[in-house]
Amino acid sequence: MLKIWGRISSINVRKVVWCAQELGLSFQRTEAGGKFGVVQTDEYRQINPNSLVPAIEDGEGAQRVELWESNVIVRYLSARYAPGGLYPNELPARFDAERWMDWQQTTLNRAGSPGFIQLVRTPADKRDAAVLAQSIAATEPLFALLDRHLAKNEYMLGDSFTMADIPLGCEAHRWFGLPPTEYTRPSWPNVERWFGQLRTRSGALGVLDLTLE
Ligand SMILES: N[C@@H](CCC(=O)N[C@@H](CS)C(=O)NCC(=O)O)C(=O)O
Repeated sequence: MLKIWGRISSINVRKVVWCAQELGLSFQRTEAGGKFGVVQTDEYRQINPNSLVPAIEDGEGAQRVELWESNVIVRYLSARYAPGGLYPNELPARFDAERWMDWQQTTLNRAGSPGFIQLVRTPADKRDAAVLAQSIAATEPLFALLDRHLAKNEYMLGDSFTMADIPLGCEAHRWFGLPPTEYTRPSWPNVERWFGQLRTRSGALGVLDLTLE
């Protein structure tokens, strides 16, 4: 059975859990990271030498994998369990998905993480207003870009839900979950429509409905 390591309060773990649920896989999730520790143990470092979550163990014998890096895990699960579905078979579609996934990891996440940490994980009296302002200034144009893309596409790749929607949906969940008393989000109607659709998927239950912590 698929084994997922990581606390659900991590955006990167949420991607993997959502993907596994989307694929209808049975899995066992073990709490690790943050207050749960575990990641510094020798056993865990054998699986992920970075001492970060998520990580997975899957398959048997020659097909067994131990993987880390959330987007790689989403790609792997999609390729293994839904080729031609979540994982597009045709190269143009596949690499369209790949580039949006890389954009999430290298651009959108990098821009938004400091703002999330300030508003959700930092007590009000310890916040750095400049860090927050910089994160908001970097993130809002990226969501505006996403909004223009989703004006022409129902999902990230057009008509159908694919692996690319998972990391980006998790990123939208995190930004949309910022406390409205602290941050007024601009209106991005196409992102909101897409995110609303993602939230109705049974695979996203327990992921896109979570309160941030
Ligand atoms: N690029 C990695 C980043 C992994 C990462 O930074 N994970 C964070 C949680 S989101 C972590 O493990 N933090 C330490 C901890 O939870 O103990 C991925 O996408 O999997």
